[in-house]
This record gives sequence, structure tokens and C-alpha cells, in this order.
Amino acid sequence: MKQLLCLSLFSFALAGAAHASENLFKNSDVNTPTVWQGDRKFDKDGDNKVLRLVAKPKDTQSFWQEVSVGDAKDLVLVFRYKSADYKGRGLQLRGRRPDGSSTFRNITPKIDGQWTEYRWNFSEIRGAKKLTFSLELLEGEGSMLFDDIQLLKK
Ligand SMILES: [Ca+2]
Repeated sequence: MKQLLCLSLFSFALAGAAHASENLFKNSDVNTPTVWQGDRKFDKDGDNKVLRLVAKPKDTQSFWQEVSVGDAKDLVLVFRYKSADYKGRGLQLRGRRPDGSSTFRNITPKIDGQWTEYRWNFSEIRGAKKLTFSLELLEGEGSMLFDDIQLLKK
């Protein structure tokens, strides 16, 4: 009974968080591979559907989604990732504007076999109406899973 109560409180908290800001990405929970383009493989972690990038020694492997950002001034890219075996130059996040310019961030991911949430505050829209956000696994070996990939409008 106690567990049930905890679970429903947790669901309530999640629903509350979802209402707080609008998510511009489609298919954030990755229940189908649609919308996400690139090198991603459609995979499962237990019963949960996820995307997987398999690192290559000499190439970046990435996936992306293009979104209309409307009049947004500030965005937050939020996702969770998990890897137990990736060794390489790290993970790169990128927002690309229609003129080809882009803003990116390199992160050193935790490689501990646990899901980890990451948030990137992105204000470099510079008047663009559309942006393409990509998650890029830099040269290396092993693989990484991704899920719950959201682009929140502040
Ligand atoms: Ca999922």
C-alpha cells in the first residue's frame, strides 16, 4: 500500500513537471523511431524503448530532430543516458540554426551503467525560427542509450 502511494505521488509529480513548460520535441519517450534521424538504433532496455548509439573509432555517431521554436528565447535540452562500456572523447550536444551556424557543448558522460539525467540551458537561438538539436557520440568504442529527450520552452 505504501509503495502504491509513493508511485502515485511520483506520477503526480511527473505530470506536474510536464505542465510547467512546453516540450517542443516529438516522440520524446522514443516509443517509435520516427522523427529522430541519424545513426540511432531503435532498442530496448528491459521493457523500455530507447535509442542506442554505437561508437565508432574514427567517426562521430549522432541523431537529431528539427523543431520549430516559435518565439522562444530560452530552451532547455533535457535527456537521460546510460552506458556501461563507452570509452572515447565524450558526448557532444549541438543546436544548429538554419544558416548553418551552431552552438555546442562537450560533456564527459558518466560510464557507470546507470541512467543519468542531463540538462543543457540553451539561449543561443539568435532569432532562428527552426533549430536542429543533435546528440553526438564522439570517436570511441562501446555504446550509449538515450531516452526521455525533451526540448523545454522556458
Ligand atoms: Ca522510452
